[in-house]
Amino acid sequence: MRYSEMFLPTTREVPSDAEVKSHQLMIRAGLIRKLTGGIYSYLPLGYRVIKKFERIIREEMDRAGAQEVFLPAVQPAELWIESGRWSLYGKELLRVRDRHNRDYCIGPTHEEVITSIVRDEVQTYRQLPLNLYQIQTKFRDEIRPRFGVMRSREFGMKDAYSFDADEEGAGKSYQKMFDAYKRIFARCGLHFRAVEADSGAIGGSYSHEFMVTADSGEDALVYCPHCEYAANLEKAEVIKPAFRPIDAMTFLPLETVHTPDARTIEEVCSFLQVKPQDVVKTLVFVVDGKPLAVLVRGDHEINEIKLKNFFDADSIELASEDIIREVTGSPRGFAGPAGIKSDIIADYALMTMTNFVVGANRQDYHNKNCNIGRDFTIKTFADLRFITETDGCPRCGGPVTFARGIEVGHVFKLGTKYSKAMGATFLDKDGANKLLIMGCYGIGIGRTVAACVEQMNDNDGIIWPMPLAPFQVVVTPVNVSDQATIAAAESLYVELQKKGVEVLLDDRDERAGVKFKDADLIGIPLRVTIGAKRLAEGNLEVMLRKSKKISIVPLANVVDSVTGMIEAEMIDIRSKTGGEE
Ligand code: 9G3
Repeated sequence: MRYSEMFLPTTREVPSDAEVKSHQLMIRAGLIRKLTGGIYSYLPLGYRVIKKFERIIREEMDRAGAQEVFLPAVQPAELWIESGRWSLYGKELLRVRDRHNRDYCIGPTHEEVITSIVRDEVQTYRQLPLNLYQIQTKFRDEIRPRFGVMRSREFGMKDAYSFDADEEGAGKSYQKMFDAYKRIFARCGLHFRAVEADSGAIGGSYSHEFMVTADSGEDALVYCPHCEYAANLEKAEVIKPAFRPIDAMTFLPLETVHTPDARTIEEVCSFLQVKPQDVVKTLVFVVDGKPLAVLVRGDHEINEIKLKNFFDADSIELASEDIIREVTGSPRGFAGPAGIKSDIIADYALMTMTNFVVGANRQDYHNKNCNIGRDFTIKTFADLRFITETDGCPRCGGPVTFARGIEVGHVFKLGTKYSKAMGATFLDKDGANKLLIMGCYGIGIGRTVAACVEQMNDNDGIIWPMPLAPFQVVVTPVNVSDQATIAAAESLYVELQKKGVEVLLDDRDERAGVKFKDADLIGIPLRVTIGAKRLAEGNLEVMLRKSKKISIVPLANVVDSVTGMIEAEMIDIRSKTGGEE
């Protein structure tokens, strides 16, 4: 492609609402333009990246045995009424009416549509397993779309749906998609982790999120560099400490001390000159309407998702001041476990604690040398806190790493949630009518491209990994009025294309500095610079964008050198099988 003919409006201007690097760079490099809030257009350079990513997705989905379909974006309300979701979703579901005043939604996802097709067309187990996928526009009317195409209202998604006769089959389908996702993101050259996710409201007992690691990521994740363990921070397990029988002989006498106005851990620690790990916090919650005292060590944070999951509760909230008074007899900040009117549950860390500080259930008083067994009893210990840097990996015990991540994919086991609601059944081997077991699998197309920019950029612009780069090489003749330069540039342009290389020839009559800045900004992995002086010596400069390393290459070798560097990049990326760091 000739730069002078390309619709490629690079700009220095950064929109004020572009809060993250990828949003700024995708606008500045002329990849996208905003149509209105949360709705973006892909310009030619951006769409070349999208198409390359979609190609990788299709290759891996087809390899996994999935079959591509293309479903309508406009969905009749009846299907969503059947599934019970028409009334479940609020303003996020964009609803429209047609000329006959019938209700529709612009599809935010396609469980209902795909299930309605399969229930009509699949009758027996012989037609299973089945995995259908599409790459389709979705619409979710986010209240606050942000970060450009990373969180837009209209967006492209690859969504796949699997149908199986039994749990075992569903597990195989899930694993096939899980492995396909690892290959897809690895082939893009992305650093990512598959994390166990809290499958949240959509039901289904099991899910993993694929996270591209980036400091600006919205999600907090924990992973172990030594084994495959990774999880959302809310979900990351904490190792249960080895049980050490507590020797009551080590108990010191309980001591009630006056601690005026010392409510927080910091205040209590500085007043009593103790460390947070020697203090126990008594937090009163209301779990499904019942008060509950939860004990955690002073330097740990309670994880309410773990608490909620432990009780499989519908509702959980911190108790109000008056409930705290009612349960503990004292105001917030002086609550303790001894003699209170509620059940007590403690985080695992308390299993090995003795002689600790707690609230005395009396305003402005704390107790020192409190001990479990003597001063109060605990019947339940559980994993109730957030993992910390000093905790070991729950799988292999090694040190864990904290990172921020951008969710680019999500795989779910759905079970019979939709097949039951919509009567999607099949006849099994024994002729019995069974519900189909489903799974669903999504990848955000634009979001992954944005996450790639978020992960790979520097002060000069985007650094595309070779597999997603809109062009592999940009040929930059420095002085377009120098005949020898132009002749060399034109012939290199032709020669490289003959070898199947995707080349952008910057034939503009622009100063060299402008050309170099644009080449760095749009992030083409390789740049061949043709300067008159070097050319006179029979050489060209080849620069690798990601390392900025420049090599001087004789004109005669430059085609082989460039194709060799492209191949080397692709091999390097392919060598990272799991793609996980
Ligand atoms: C809605 C709206 C927003 C939604 C949903 C429905 C998220 C909804 C979850 C999923 C699950 C999987 C198939 C591909 C992978 C993800 N936001 N989800 O169901 F009506 Cl407005 O979409 N679907």
